[in-house]
Amino acid sequence: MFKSKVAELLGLKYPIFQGGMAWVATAELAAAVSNAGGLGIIGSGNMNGELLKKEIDKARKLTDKPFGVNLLLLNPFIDELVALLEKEKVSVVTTGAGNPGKYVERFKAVGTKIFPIAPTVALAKRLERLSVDGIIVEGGEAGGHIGEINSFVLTPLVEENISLPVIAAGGITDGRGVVAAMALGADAVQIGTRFVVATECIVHPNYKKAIIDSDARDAVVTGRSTGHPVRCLKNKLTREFDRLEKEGSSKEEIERLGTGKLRAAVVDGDIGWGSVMMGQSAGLVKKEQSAKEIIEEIFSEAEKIIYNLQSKIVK
Ligand code: TUI
Repeated sequence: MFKSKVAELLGLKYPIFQGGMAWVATAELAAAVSNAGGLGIIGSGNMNGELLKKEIDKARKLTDKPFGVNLLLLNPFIDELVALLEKEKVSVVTTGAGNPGKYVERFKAVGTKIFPIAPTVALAKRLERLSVDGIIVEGGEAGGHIGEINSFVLTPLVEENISLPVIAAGGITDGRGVVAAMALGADAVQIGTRFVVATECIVHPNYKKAIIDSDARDAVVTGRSTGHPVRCLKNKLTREFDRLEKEGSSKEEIERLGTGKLRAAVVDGDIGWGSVMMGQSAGLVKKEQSAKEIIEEIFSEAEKIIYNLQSKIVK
């Protein structure tokens, strides 16, 4: 067993959150992770209230354990979703791609724990003042929309600057990553990419195969010039993004190229022209396993590593 403030607060067997990935993290995956003793999270992406309600209802049928919902703060339906979540009172809300400041009190009022995602120390410090329950610190190794600082520096920097629990994300995929994150000051971890290949994850088989077949260098960043850098599989789409950026195309034109491309990858399995979001840890992901197998393997590895590390000290 691992001592963790966050796991204790939320009643989790293991101190692990599953990333709330848009299109990817449906009720099926979230429920499987929660049933296995982690925190499953539904990724609400650009859903409206009606779609999210359906996912929450489905998750409640599949698990009686706590689970969460990730809110993408860029979602045009965000106000509708916050109002829905006030009624639904899910255990946890995580937020990405912005500052959830104006919503925090409403979640606290209904007992929902809130964990914003921060890619910088400055944002983590601002969020701490809102008295959230912990900060998910996402390093640039992560997949999807990312910040610039990587986990090895970002995690300890945030940990020494705030007193809330830190959940480390970005680049973590196995027991080695979990132990490293703990050494850097994390109380818990969040893992995305490895759960994309979970048996219970509904992404197209081509998407899972792309992750399993890729090495760490295949997960490239595009869109830096637009201020919305995204890490995903290097393919025809990322080459086209690079071309537009080099040509000095407008932000609007570059962002238009991305429209509908995550859905194309997840639903249609278009790994050539789709946005196959994945972290650098894709290079470490080797096979499809159930969420339970993934979690149990990670923490049994972590336990062995911690035990063996003691022998590094020569007395
Ligand atoms: O949100 C993510 N990862 C995502 S969202 C996403 S959907 C999408 N699709 C196409 C284009 C863009 C997004 C795919 N992956 N991770 C959490 C995260 N949050 N990463 C970075 C941030 C972030 C960035 C700026 C959080 C806060 C922030 O604050 C700005 C401010 O208000 O100070």
